[in-house]
Amino acid sequence: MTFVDHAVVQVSAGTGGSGASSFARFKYRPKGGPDGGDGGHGGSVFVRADPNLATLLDYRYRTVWKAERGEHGKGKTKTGASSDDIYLPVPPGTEVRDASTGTPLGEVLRPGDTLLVARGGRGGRGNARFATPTHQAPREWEPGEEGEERQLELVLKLIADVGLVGEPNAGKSTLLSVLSAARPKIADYPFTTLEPNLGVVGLSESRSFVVADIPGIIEGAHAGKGLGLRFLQHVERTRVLAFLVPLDAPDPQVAYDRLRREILLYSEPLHAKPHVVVLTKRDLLAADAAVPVLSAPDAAGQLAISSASGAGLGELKERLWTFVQAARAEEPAGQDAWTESESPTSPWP
Ligand SMILES: Nc1nc2c(ncn2[C@@H]2O[C@H](COP(=O)(O)OP(=O)(O)OP(=O)(O)O)[C@@H](O)[C@H]2O)c(=O)[nH]1
Ligand SMILES: [Mg+2]
Repeated sequence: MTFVDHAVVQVSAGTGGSGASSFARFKYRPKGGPDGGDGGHGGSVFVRADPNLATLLDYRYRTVWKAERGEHGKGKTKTGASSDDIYLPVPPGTEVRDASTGTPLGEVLRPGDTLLVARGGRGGRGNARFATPTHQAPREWEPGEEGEERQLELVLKLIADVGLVGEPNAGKSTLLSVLSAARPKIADYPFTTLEPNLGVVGLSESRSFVVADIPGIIEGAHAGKGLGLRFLQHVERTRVLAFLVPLDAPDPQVAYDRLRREILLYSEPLHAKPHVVVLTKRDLLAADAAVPVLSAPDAAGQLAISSASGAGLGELKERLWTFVQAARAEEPAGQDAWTESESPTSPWP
């Protein structure tokens, strides 16, 4: 499933500080040499890939980003302070374009990758710089250079690793909410989920995968019943599937078979995609009841969990991670070919 996330933000770099025009003053020499210092550089604006982010949602709330201007130069050849650069954190994989022209400015793929999007203005020179043997008392000074301003378009394309498939109320959104920071709507009525939700499941800093929760699939979905059809198209592009079957279903085996059949009727390639069976709501089984084992010959494994009690969630994460790794390894080379990470470099030497 590919999700496209867009945001448009206004960025402005800081203007450089102006150079100073000043002359040294001594007690007995009213007019010393020129000593006006240079202005400081204005702060630049960068976009930087942050592995803790999965969406561009933050940019719906904050659309204006401004770096500070540089300080003006002072007497005694004191250079004004340069302002700090600012960094816009975005999820790895974000492309950056100039929103007004559509020109691509670059992309940040790997965590830490950094792209300069608005250069801060250079500080102006103070009058001390203009002194020459024949021009010993210059009054000239330069204003700071303007900082760049631009409207940026951020575009993120994400392919989900795991698609959660299940009938309405199977507990798909609840599972996503306990595995990730995503907060999809959850309720005890069918078709609570109307649009796919995405979440990033992190096991450690370097191990994470993306899970997509889609609306529930009902019998007849392949023929357009319910909401499922539109979203089945989306799960065709996830790497692996997890079929969720609630343990409070009248017959979990029947529920699983119905789901498999529905997927097969919709698309054979989707049916053939690697999948695991996740038996949900284990807490609803009587404490002494055995967890049923479904007949699921095509599945890579099955596991019972409870999003309510947390039972089995740690193991599920580990197993999904291994499963996703195997699927990623099967993919033709190049899909994951990150470019070399660029270290943040100040635009000013
Ligand atoms: N007891 C118990 N209830 C659960 C568990 N997981 C989910 N539920 C409940 O089951 C109901 C349905 O959960 P959802 O996560 O909305 O189900 P869904 O599969 O996303 O449903 P749709 O979006 O309608 O397809 C809610 O009332 C949840 O609180 C669980 O582990 N134990
Ligand atoms: Mg849901």
